[in-house]
Amino acid sequence: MKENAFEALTVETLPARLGSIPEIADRLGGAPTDWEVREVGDGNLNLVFIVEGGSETLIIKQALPYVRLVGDSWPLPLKRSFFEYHALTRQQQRAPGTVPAIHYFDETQALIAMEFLSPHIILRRALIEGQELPKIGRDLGLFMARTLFRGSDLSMKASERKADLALFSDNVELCDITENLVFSDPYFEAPMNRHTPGLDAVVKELRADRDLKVEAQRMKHAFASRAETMVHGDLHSGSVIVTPDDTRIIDPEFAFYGPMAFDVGMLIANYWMAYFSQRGHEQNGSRASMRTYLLRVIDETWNTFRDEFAHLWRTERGGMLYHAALYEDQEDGLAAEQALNHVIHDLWTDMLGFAGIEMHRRILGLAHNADFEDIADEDLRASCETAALKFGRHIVVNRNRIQSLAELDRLAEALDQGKLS
Ligand code: SR1
Ligand code: MG
Repeated sequence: MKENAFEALTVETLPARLGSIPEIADRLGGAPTDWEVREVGDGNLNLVFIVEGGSETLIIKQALPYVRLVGDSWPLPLKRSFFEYHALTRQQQRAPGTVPAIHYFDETQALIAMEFLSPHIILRRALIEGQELPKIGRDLGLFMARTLFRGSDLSMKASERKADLALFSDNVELCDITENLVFSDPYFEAPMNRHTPGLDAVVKELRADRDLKVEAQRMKHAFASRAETMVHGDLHSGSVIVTPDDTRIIDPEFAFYGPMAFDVGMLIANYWMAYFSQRGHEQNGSRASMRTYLLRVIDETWNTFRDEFAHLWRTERGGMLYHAALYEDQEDGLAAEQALNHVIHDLWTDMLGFAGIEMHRRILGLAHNADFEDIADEDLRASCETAALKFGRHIVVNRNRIQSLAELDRLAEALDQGKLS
């Protein structure tokens, strides 16, 4: 299969085509004709198959040469699979046990065979259902601190980091999606945008908001120019699979060298959107406890990220930045702590900026969230989305003045209860 030109798999062709690859066939076991194959991909870009063999079950993920959500009118290079594979291997090294095991990669076929994790479900789906998962705050806080710290000049040898920076710099088209869909399209009438009809007035207000448009472009400037570390690049609640005991991160095809707080902001934005969507999911009972839970998860995620980052700063800061020769080696540990405070402060403000923009694009742009989309009553959906849009605007524009998550909890509650216009 390796020598052949790319060909998209189907449920029908998969057994014959993958049956001759020992890394896959031996693991699955049994005769390929007996394998059970299901296509389960519901993301915006790729094919995903679950293949059940005689001894094991595997996930086969294959990129398509176009954006699945839109169709072949929007071509997208297959090389994103190469970046996904390399990002997964680095995430596994930097934060062991946080991603599925990778068993096989075929660059020409843009295909990755990986461990099938069961009974894991997509985190976004769990939050919509009202599941209060106990470990996600800590697990994802640790994942982000470890991958973001260890992929940066705080930790890596400069030559290795520069080689990685060069490798990921070719992920141009996926960065281009984020640059346009996330940072620009929500703020003008871009052709692929859509929004719930009841939002017309607030959308008009946001698109005329000079401060917001300036701050959004400042965040885009940071995204495009600050190659600080290898980021996952699309760390929303659809890129995480969970059980109550286990959390795994998937789908890092948007990986590139970008600002350290990008993943943190995107993930926390998705928790805030889950929070603002809860009013739309109360058909079978109150979601008051779920709302409290989500605010606690945000707190745990940020605090775990910050504390683990600080721990790594104190114990693994072997890269070329903030060299110990200037600080600890001269008995001036306080200087290292002072520098750390500055770095964490910048991560906090960047996190807020990226989070607010992610909230806007999921309501105003092309790619929406099931959290809101699953709310059938359009007026109720518009009301939930309005609260989220206003919250997003606040955290983007005021990010340098916001002191704590407690302050944002109060704002979120007031907006959700319609106490602020
Ligand atoms: C055209 S791709 C739209 C979105 O789907 C992906 O998951 C990313 O979030 C991207 O922005
Ligand atoms: Mg994805």
